[in-house]
Amino acid sequence: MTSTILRTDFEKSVAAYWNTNRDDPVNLRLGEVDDLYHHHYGIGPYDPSILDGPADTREQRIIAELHRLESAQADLLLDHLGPIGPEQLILDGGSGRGGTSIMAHQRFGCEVDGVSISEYQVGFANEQAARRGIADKVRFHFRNMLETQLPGNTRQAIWTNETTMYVDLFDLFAEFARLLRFGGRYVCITGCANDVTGLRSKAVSRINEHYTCDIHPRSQYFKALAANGLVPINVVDLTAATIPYWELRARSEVATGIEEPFLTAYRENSFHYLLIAADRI
Ligand code: GPP
Ligand code: MG
Repeated sequence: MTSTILRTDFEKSVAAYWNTNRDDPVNLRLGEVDDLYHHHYGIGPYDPSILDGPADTREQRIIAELHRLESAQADLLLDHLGPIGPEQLILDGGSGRGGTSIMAHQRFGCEVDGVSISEYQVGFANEQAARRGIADKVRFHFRNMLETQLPGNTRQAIWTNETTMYVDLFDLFAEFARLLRFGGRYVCITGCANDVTGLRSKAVSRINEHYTCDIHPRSQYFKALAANGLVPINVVDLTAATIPYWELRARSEVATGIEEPFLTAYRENSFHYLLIAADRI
């Protein structure tokens, strides 16, 4: 029988990547700082003084700083969700190890659902919620964000934090349009290719290869939003704000090798780090 969660060979290979990628110090060591485990990048300047001081604790200071910048990114995303009451429902599309969902619950006090096609990540994130005593409020499901099986017209807000490069945007936004209430907000942070510089650059192709993903051109986001009744209210180019994170990460022991392609892609202008907020009409 075909799984309704993993429907294609591509989705199976993405799930396999995240299910087997369990020994990832670049995410685990940062998460251990305060038990918020992220799968996204950071924004804002780093404090250069962390590179001074005792050499034996330097790496520890870099890890803490990278984590601070990743949490700042999640905070910025949540700032754009608009006012959320404790009685409202919100959804994290591609919830990873749960960091952004837990921060959202802490901020708004509301119930949060997260969906991921990685059973391992769903288990990890649910354990985090249980350890914090909020498992009744923050729930992670082994489900496909293209077909969440959640009731329609129920969500005040939905976000995707660097997960849209795994899916067809028209399919995704059709599902989000179904789930959002009228006036509900969708916020996306993503890396996207620059239509102005032409088709995908070598550096962007290397990022795709590294994560088994398929980075979309910027234009595709706006076409797919418009086709699904999602009207942009804010578009923020975060490219300049994310470069310091990558520069600092490149100097860390947890660097994975993908730092140079990101820095090249951003600096040559073939790739942008974008926040898009849109309202459901
Ligand atoms: C995940 O972050 C990154 C992605 C899901 C895809 C690529 C994102 C783009 C903006 C192109 P991670 O925290 O798991 O990555 P890493 O292990 O490198 O820190
Ligand atoms: Mg990471």
